[in-house]
Amino acid sequence: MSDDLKAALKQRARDQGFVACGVASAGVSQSTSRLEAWLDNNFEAGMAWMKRPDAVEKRAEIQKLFPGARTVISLAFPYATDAPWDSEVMGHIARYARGVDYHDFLPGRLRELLAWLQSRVACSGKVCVDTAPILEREWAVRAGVGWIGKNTLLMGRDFGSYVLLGEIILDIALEPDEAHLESFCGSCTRCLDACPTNALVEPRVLDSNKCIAFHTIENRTLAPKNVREGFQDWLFGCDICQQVCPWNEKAARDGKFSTEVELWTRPEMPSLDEWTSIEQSEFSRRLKGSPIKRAKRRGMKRNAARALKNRRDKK
Ligand code: B12
Ligand code: SF4
Ligand code: SF4
Repeated sequence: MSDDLKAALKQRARDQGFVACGVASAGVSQSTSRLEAWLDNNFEAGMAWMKRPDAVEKRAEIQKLFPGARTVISLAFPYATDAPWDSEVMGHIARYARGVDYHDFLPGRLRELLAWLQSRVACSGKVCVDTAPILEREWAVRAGVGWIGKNTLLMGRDFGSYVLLGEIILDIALEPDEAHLESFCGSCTRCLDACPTNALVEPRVLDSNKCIAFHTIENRTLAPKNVREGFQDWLFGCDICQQVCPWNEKAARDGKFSTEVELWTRPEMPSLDEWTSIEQSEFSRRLKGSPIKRAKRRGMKRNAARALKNRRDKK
């Protein structure tokens, strides 16, 4: 691919709302030992799909996911907006989950980009967003999109960490960008200090057993008592280790948040009190197309009861 076409691809990605786009050569994972150690420690907290041997193999070797893979294009899509959020009334809901489910629209944007590329150069490709067995953050680092912060999130100096990642895997070789091996966390430890459940057991290592995001989204059972007492009033997901990050403060100051407010807000979002008694039909109607449906009505009622209890205990 010529430099001109690569520049045009990056411009096209920007036009589609992506804040970063980088290219890496496909190859074996450079952090398999980190992944293995993480799984050996059971930091996946019983998310069985993370431990499936075929999925581990595919994470370690991208050619097992997409035979013939030669290039990985990594893209970052912003989701934080300036839209007001009254946490007193609403409780806390992770910013990515306040509007539509990104799994429903982001793959489409990547497919458009792939089709655009295929109209210029003969190639086959595969689009991934979140659910494929691929180490999205490693690929983002290797493609020069950003670095992995101490909160484990991929971030950039221009856009912070409130971005979602997606990849286009190609069977043709493109000139790779330089990997982003430098970290700009410096001596900062704000995220480690702020995590109320000490889920960040060391810089860049998260124990899902202690993470509010895991328990309020994925866990169908009850979190251990000492962990759930730290949930504050988080109803779905958790952004604390991002809220405190100076790079997100900078991105907000510089006006780098998403302007697609309609994607990331939902006028009919129930309030904290409403969650406790919401009927199934109303849940389905008001949460249509929302990632919150993953927790199901039962999970959200449980989360709301816990959030209200934590509020009462704090008084
Ligand atoms: C499982 C999962 C979770 C789990 C575990 C999180 C975790 N930290 O692993 C839980 C349910 C807790 C979770 C929570 C959230 N998640 Co999540 N999650 C995933 C998922 C599906 C897999 C992550 C994974 O493989 N974890 C295993 C660990 C070991 O892998 P890892 O953290 O990526 O680390 C590897 C590399 O980073 C590498 N590495 C570390 N340092 C370095 C340095 C260099 C130089 C290199 C090359 C590599 C390297 O080593 C590790 C092992 O290989 C990814 C999507 C995907 N397919 O990647 C989304 C993903 C990570 N989640 C995402 C989001 C948005 C969230 C939440 C913010 C949602 C919320 N607000 O509640 C929280 C954030 C919590 C946090 N601080 O991480 C985004 C993150 C975007 C970003 N900017 O980083 C992703 C990428 C989904 C997406 N497509 O956008 N998530
Ligand atoms: S998402 Fe919340 S609970 Fe999980 S590591 Fe970050 S601050 Fe801690
Ligand atoms: S809060 Fe500080 S240490 Fe944590 S990710 Fe942001 S810059 Fe890095």
